[in-house]
Amino acid sequence: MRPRIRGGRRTVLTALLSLALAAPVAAAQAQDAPAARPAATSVASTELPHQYEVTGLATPAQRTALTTTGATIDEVHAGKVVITADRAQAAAARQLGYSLRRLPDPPATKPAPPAGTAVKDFPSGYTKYHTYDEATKEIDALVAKYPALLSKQVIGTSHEGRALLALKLSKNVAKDEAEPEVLFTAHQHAREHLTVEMALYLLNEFTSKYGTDPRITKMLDSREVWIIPDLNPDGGAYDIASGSFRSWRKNRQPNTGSRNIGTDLNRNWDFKWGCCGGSSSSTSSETYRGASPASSPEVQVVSKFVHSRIIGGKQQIKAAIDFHTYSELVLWPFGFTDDDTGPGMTQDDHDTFATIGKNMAATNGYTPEQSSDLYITDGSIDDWLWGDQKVFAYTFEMYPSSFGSGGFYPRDSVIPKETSRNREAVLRLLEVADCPYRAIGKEAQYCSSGS
Ligand code: 0X9
Ligand code: CA
Ligand code: ZN
Repeated sequence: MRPRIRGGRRTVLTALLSLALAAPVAAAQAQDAPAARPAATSVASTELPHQYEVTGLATPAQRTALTTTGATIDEVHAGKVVITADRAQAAAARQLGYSLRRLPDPPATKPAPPAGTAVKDFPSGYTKYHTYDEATKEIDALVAKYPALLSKQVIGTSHEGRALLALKLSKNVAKDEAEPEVLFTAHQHAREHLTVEMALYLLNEFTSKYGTDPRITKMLDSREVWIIPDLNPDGGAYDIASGSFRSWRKNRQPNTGSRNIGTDLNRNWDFKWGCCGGSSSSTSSETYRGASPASSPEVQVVSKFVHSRIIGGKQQIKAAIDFHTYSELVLWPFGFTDDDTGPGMTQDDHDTFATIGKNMAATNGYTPEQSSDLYITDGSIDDWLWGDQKVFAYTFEMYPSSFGSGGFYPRDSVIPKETSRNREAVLRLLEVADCPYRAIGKEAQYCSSGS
């Protein structure tokens, strides 16, 4: 149980300005999206949230209680947290008896775009971040350059019709070989743009170093690596479309009977969905869990993809990392319970998670801990991957450690350092993926006749 940090936001302009912009932005979004569905007719409340420092709380239970306001907890420290909240959520937090101090909004803005258009690129200071279209182009170029090593599949589409991609990296990439598989996912949360850069870094690094770097060569010779670089392309586009970062978190799926848009994808996975106070049934919440498990097209598509990796009754994916920002953490399941062990998590399972997690954290300086040490979450991807699929699944909360270093919006100059920072951790997970229990010296017990 370590003090630490986590996800947040900010969001729309002032109420008046946002009312004026809302309709044109929605229309432009639809134009933006390939094969877009009709834009949502109802425009959600467009008040932008802000970050606040909240003092006077110290325990995971207090933090979980704070999330019932609908705010997200972005950073966790010993006696305080940083949250992202809209006006109503901030008021609810004060109602709980805490004092809130408003933090500065994200730095960068472009001038508001002319009515009827959307800003398609990141603002100055952020232009090295990849928009969805830029990322797709870069990926296509890599696939063309390394056809024997890298292949691209469209595994489905987002709510607004953007292609959801899965990239496979392996020697003899066209063949489905009997090799342990490892999955890297990014960008469930719209404002966490650095995670897309993390996925692109891995694609570039693995392709360009294959054949020269012995560890990478060995891994691609003996593993099948899957990278899903963007789970929430609609949210990502919306976050930058006004010229000011909106601190958007959820996807862009409308909710029946409500003007509030979006589901928190990392509360929508079909394991212990909505079980334990770690998500919300209210569409206005930042952690709205959706109408039913996997109700979001994005979670549905990725769940189906993961299921497709069950071959001969065996899930081929052995380990996974889901990239988020921010707080510099290595997290492992479960999130839905405070218990370290219990149904679905033996002592050996837990020890394996913790040993590998600490081992990875020792390479990047992140803080390793069970995710529920922060606060309870239910319906998260790592709980589903482990609880349902027995994949050793981690959540990385990337740079920075706090809002003072940029929060969700660090400048693009940090991209090379903060993506390569996770190279060693990723390699170590790949290297142990053939038998994760080797980390606790129990390969004979768990992996003897081929894991
Ligand atoms: O709340 C989340 O979904 C993650 N934090 S974020 O700031 N990126 O939103 C943390 C999830 C922690 N819980 C699990 N990994 N289960
Ligand atoms: Ca292969
Ligand atoms: Zn996140």
